[in-house]
Amino acid sequence: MTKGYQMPDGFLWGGATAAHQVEGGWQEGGKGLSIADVMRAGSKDVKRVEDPAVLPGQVYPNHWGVEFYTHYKEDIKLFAEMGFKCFRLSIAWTRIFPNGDEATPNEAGLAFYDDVFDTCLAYGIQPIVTLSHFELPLKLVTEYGGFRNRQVVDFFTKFAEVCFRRYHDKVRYWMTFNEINNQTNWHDSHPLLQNSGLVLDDSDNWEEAMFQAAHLELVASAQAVQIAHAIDPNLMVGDMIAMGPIYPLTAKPKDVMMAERAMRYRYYYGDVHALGAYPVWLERYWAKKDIHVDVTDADRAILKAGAVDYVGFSYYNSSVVEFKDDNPDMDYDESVSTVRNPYVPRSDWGWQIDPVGLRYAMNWMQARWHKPMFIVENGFGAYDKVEADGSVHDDYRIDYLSDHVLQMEKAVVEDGCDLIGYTPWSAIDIVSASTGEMKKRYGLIFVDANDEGEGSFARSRKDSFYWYQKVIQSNGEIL
Ligand code: P53
Repeated sequence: MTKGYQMPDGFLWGGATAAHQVEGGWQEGGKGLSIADVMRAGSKDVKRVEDPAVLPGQVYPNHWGVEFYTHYKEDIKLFAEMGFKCFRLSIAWTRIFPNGDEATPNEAGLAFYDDVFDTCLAYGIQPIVTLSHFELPLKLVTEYGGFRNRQVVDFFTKFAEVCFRRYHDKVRYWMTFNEINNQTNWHDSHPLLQNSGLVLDDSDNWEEAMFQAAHLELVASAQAVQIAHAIDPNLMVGDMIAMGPIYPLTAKPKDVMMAERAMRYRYYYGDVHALGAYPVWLERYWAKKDIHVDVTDADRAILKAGAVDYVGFSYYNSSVVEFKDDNPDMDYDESVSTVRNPYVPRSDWGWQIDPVGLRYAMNWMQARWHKPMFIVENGFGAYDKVEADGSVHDDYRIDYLSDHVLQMEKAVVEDGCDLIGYTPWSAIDIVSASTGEMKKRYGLIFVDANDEGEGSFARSRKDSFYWYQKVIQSNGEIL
């Protein structure tokens, strides 16, 4: 048992999920197809394939998730048993606007989330809602080209407005785009599709396409912030950044400068979200690389007036860069600039484990963005083994979470970082976003289902469930 620190009163302990990874019910209640519904299962070594439509004979694990759609009452009861003060989930856009471009929302979808939120509130659990978590309506991809198209901005802000109006009495904390910066540096289309609905071909300049789509998302997000405040000034709308500090491999000044440039390239989204304007270096970088992003004066005014209320972020790992002679301009390219950190261990999926990096990152963000923060994801994907008596002894997950929570507490109590809450990933087992696997488990609650969707879908408490219950009971003191 580790001794932690008591967190401030009202600190929001909870857990997180996303609609496409837990709900299932992919055709229930009038739901339309999202990009997650056409993503096949992959693995650590096999990339997920995105189909243009649901094809016969293929396996699409997001079609069932962990059947939260039919189990949510039981699941929220278990969250309450752990002592959750809040529960982060996303609204599946395709339950509200099945194709994304309808004139009016789908009442059955709206009613579903009313009931989910009411169930939470009856236990004193605040819902924390992400609007877009890798689940764009498929039609906005196939017929509109995703976030390269300004019409998609209008579809998003309409969706956001419908949600704010309907749920503002039930939901105070919102986030616009999950891990908006996860598409930063990927040459393959997968994260670009997941985040922005982009399907690229060889004629596209992927970097220009990424910056353009991200720009329109930043504009859409800033508009959503303004819409929310006009509906209810009490609403808090945050961004959601995938945060992992990027360290220099050595103290060589060029390695240090390389790391600084990598950080600014990967986190400029946070600058725009929090500070309401593009950093100067980025517009110079675009000019140098002949990248053309359509940024209008009207867009700039929207960005300025729509700064986020808080910074939501995920934290899983850190990374390391090294200066290389063949890159004298020190441009950051994740696939070639990053090297392995010799000082930290890695998970079975190769993710570097670095709890101190969480404290470092929180201090970095606080000094740069001057906003309250919310850790909305942090967790450990691992193989779990169910014992004969049904228990799951996931001490590796407890170790990971306990080490990270301790660093989080130091950042708050010793360093003075302003933190609203902590929702580990994940409240319950989910279908992994990058691999589509069930066996890469994150949950505090076990779900009896395998990668093929076979199993009873029965829920059971892992050891980490009981561990987290004590953490919450002691307000962070017992880790
Ligand atoms: P999975 C990549 C890198 C870091 C976080 O990830 C990521 C991703 C995208 O897969 O995603 C977030 O399931 C995301 C969750 C996701 C979780 O991290 O790939 O917001 O939806 O499940 C863990 O192992």
